[in-house]
Amino acid sequence: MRDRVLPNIGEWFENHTFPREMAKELGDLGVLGMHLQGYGCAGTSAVAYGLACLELEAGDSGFRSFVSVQGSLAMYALHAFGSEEQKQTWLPRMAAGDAIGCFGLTEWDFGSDPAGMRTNAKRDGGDYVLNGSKAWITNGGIADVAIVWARVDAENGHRSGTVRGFVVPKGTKGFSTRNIEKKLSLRASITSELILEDCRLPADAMLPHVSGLRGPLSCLNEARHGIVWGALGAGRACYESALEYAKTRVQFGKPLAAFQITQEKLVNMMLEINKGLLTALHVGRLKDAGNAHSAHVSFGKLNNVREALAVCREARTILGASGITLEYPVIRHMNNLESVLTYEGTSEVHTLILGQALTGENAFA
Ligand code: TGC
Ligand code: FAD
Repeated sequence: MRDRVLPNIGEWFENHTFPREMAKELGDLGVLGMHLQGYGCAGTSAVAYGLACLELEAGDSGFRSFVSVQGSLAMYALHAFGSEEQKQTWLPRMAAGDAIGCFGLTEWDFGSDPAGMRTNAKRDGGDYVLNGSKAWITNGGIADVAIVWARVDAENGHRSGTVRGFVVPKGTKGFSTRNIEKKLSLRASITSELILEDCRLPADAMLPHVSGLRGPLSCLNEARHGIVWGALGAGRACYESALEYAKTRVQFGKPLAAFQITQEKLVNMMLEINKGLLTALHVGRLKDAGNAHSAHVSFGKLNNVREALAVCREARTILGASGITLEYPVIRHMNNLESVLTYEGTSEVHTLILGQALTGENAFA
């Protein structure tokens, strides 16, 4: 990240672009599908994967996002629920960074409540015909393959039909994408709409080994775990930038670092980053031991993203006016974390997941 990303990230962010050629470099590093076994994947522990997410996001959330979506969403879905043929076709190329994946769950009208999705797949002889659209899809416009979640056998009624996953290769007739422009957050990441118009797929394009919302939600557990670590990378980068700035910027005849209020800000930032790291390490170890419940992951996602964002905002104040430019990493990370707070379950959704775990009461609907 230090050698290949930090020198260019300001420009990529400003130009609203993700450098596609970096996919291959990330593949060579071994971070794509890093915690998966076989099929060219590195097969590391969850903790090692988390540490990689931390360093990726210390560069930019766009890079951690790319790796999350590739490895924890698209590749994980294929790995956990795909046929042997689907795995052989896609996983080695995706691990190498030769093929890019995306994961389409959210729709314009169904974000926090994916169970309402309207995208549907109708059986027609030996095929399925997909209609609908997916919104806010990371990597959508640059993906070689999309994992699309759709309702099968849907009657006319709202929320009828079982949710199934489909493997949709780029170039399939009836499948197109449209990038979402003018984002002020995660600008070094492609976010797109996926459009399915009478998109005909052979029956073996369906992921055979899962049905129901449990499929996509299991993938989210993996990606959310990466975010538990990753967000702290963004926070750490802002803390380091603020510490360095405070030591050199002089006002009233002494460095900002010599004022008690600045020291309190820096100490509180350091405390939250380290408390968050201990949480991440604990959740990662639970995962490696096979004992992580999805509520543990929600605990980490809610706390660590919220606190990392607070650290970035505090760092921004220490940099004064300099804090609002791309000359320093702070406002870029701060703006990125606004997306991270929302995607993979908003802070409100994770609050309600934990509220339900504590009280036994479902307060979603
Ligand atoms: P509910 O009735 O509770 O459950 C339906 C079925 O799913 C199972 N389940 C889970 N399985 C695995 N992991 C989890 N975390 C699970 N949560 C629930 C559940 O057991 C049940 O299974 P079954 O077999 O009994 O049917 O579902 P609900 O409709 O009430 O929804 C629950 C809720 C609100 C928590 C869920 O919908 C949710 O998490 N909503 C947030 C949506 C979200 O996070 N979307 C993210 C989209 S992907 C993305 O943002 C990528 S950004 C990536 C990047 O760029 O880094
Ligand atoms: P809504 O669900 O409309 O929520 C709006 C507000 O209402 C939020 O504050 C929410 O917490 C609150 N709210 C909703 N329901 C309740 C409730 N019951 N109680 C209290 N408050 C509630 N999705 C994918 O499928 N794949 C991707 O790759 C992907 N990448 C993304 C990349 C970016 C940059 C962004 C911004 C989003 C991405 N998403 C992706 C979509 C993301 O998962 C959704 O934005 C997220 O799930 C929230 O949905 P929404 O934006 O529709 O907000």
